[in-house]
Amino acid sequence: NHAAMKPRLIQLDRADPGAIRDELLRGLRDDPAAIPPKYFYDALGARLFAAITELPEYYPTRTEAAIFARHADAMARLLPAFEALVDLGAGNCEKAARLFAPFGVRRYVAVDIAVDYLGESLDILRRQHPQLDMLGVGLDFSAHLALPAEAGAGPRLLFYPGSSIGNFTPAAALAFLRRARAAAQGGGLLIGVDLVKPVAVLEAAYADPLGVTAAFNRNVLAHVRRVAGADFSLADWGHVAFYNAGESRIEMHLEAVRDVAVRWPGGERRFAAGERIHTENSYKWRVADFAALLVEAGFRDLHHWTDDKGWFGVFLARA
Ligand code: AVJ
Repeated sequence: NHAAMKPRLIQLDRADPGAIRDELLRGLRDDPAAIPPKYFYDALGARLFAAITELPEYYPTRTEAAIFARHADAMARLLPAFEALVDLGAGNCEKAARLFAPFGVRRYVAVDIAVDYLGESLDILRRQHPQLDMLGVGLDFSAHLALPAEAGAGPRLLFYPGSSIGNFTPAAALAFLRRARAAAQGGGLLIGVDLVKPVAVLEAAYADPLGVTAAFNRNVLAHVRRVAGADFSLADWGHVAFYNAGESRIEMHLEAVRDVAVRWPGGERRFAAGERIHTENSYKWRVADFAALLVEAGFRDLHHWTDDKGWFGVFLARA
C-alpha cells in the first residue's frame, strides 16, 4: 500500500493571504519601512539562500556542520532522554538526518512553514530511513510553538540549527526559548548560534562580492510584489549590509537608488533616494550571554561546542 508509506503531514496554520498582505503593508508604511525576513524564502529565495551557504565568505553553515561532525558523539552522550527529534525549520531535513544515527533517533518531527516542500523532503528521507517514524508539521513556529498531539506525549529534543535565532531581538529570542522549553516536554534543546567575531569577517559574509546576498535581499521585493501587489521595481533598490556593534547584529536594508514611488491596491509610499527598507537583523552572540539567556528561559545543564576560531556555537540544554 503505497499511500500508507507516505510520511504523515499536518498543516496547522495555513497562511491567510489577507493577513499576509496586512502585515506587509503595515511594514511598508512604517517609519523606517521594514519587511519581515521570513518573506525572503519564496521558491527562488530558498534557492538563493542555499547558494549563500556555498559562498566562501558565508562561514556559518559550514562552521556549524563541522562542529556537529566533530562532536555529534560527545553530544549524544550528554543528551537528555527524548522520544522525538523535533526539527524547527527543517527545510531539506539534511542537518537533522546526519544526527539520526549518532543520536539513535526513532521518531522525527519536521516543522517548517512550507509543508509542501517538507513533503518532498520527507519522501526522500523515508527511502533512506525506512525504520524511522516521521511526521511533517506546517507551522509558523516563530509565532507559536504548539505541536500537534501526533508529535507524541514524551520528552522531545528540539533542534534549531543555523543560527535562525539570530533573526530575533534578544527579548524575542528569550520569549521564543521559553516557548521552546515548554514544547520540549521535559526533553531538551540543541541550538546553533552565530557568535561575535571581527567585523570584516561578519560584513564579508553578508555583502559577498559575487552579489548572491544582494540578489537574496532584492528578491524579497519580488515576493512582496506577488503577495501584496506592491509594484516594486527591483532595479530601484541597492543592497546594504553592515555590522551594528552597539546592537551586536548584522543589519540588511534595501536602499532606494533614486526617488521612487511604490503603489499597491489602496495605497502608496514615496521613498527619497537613500531611504531604506529594513529587511533583516542577524544577531551575533557571545557564548556567556547566550548561556545566560538559556538559563533565563529556564534551561539547565548547559553544554556548548565551538569551532577553533570561536566563530559559531552549538548549545545543548535540558528543558
Ligand atoms: C538564516 C537567518 C541564519 O542570518 O545568516 C544569510 C539569513 N541573510 N545571509 C543569517 C541570511 C543573509 C541567515 N539566517
